[in-house]
Amino acid sequence: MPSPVKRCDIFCHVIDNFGDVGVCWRLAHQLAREHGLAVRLWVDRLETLAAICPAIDQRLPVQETDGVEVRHWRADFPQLVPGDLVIEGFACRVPDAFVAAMAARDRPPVWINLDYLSAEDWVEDCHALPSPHPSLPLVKYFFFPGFTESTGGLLRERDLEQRRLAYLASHAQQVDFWRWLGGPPRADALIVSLFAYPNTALADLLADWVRGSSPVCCLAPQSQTLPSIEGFLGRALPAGEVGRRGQLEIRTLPFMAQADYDKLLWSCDLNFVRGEDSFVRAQWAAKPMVWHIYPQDETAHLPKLHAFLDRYCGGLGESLPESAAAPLRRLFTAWNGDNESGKLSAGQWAEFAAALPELRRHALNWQNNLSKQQDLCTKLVSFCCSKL
Ligand code: TRH
Repeated sequence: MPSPVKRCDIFCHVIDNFGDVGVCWRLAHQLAREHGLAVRLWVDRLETLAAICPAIDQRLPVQETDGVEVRHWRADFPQLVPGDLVIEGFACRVPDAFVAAMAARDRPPVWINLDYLSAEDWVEDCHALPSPHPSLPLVKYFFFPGFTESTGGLLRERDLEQRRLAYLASHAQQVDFWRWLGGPPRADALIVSLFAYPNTALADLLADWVRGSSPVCCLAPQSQTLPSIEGFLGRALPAGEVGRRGQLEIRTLPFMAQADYDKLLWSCDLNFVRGEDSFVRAQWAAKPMVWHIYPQDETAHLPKLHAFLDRYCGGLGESLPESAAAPLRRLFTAWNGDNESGKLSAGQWAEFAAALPELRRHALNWQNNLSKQQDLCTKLVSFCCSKL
């Protein structure tokens, strides 16, 4: 039977950084490419989308990129017929006139609020709950991404694993990418990518790497950590330059396209990631990671951090041995400032580094177990079909 879901509108209000648009863009082109939907993506800050997708021309109010119609979402919203599926990213407010047009359709669209990712237990109870509109014949559903079958799942393209394995099997692709990264690292170096928010533990970590017993090559895409890196080195480090101290070589990279960022994650032994989307990509990369969670007022983010640690160490059936789980928990906790000093304590990096072989095995098991679940887009489309 042909799917009743043909057209989709996605609304993205960029609050800060790249995660809101990163998730909405990924969702948009996956719905278009893998589910054949005609997708219109409304974004209020095109320059942020252009940073992760360089094909975007931020001057154009309407453009087609990667099979998605991208629209600049401005205050003067045009009158048009809404799609069969309307998604508001992270509770951004869909324009009133558009909501009225949704209610005016013979068969109102399925209206989804795509929420933030959390590993907390309550997500299973709230996923897919309806919220009827107070005055119009419309129902909005809360769609929660998550790590279990009873949630909305995680974004994962159908060919992602195939692309990752092809990259890892291709010497030519890797040489090309490393050329772009400024040349291959030392063969004996631990290769680390670093994407984080401003972080009081960063200087300690860099100092540990400088003094360590083996070399570290740190690749840092442009982010708010740059001032701390430059402060540590005592000099400016523009994108493309290399800083060296002791055992540490640190390279700052220009902010790269989303697809290239995946290659960076695949190329490293350890990835420091943050927020939501890079955090999920690091899990699909099947490499050890350290997560800097998006900090919220009154430390509301900390229960989310620990809920994830519990789930990750539990491993969806294949738990991480305590000898590696304990250093992982300690490093995540310190990296997120959930300790009194807000710093790394002596020996913390060394104990984490010693657990890396075990963490590597676990990252692969975790990715493998997680990929057995249906991806978010597929779940979203089935949910939508069931409501039309
Ligand atoms: O940028 P983030 O911190 O995004 C956010 C926002 O703060 C948002 O408000 C909050 O709600 C959300 O986190 C939880 O981190 P995130 O989610 O990892 O998004 C980064 C995106 O940028 C992701 O799609 C990967 C992409 N990226 C690139 O395309 N190129 C790069 O060089 C890098 C480092 C990242």
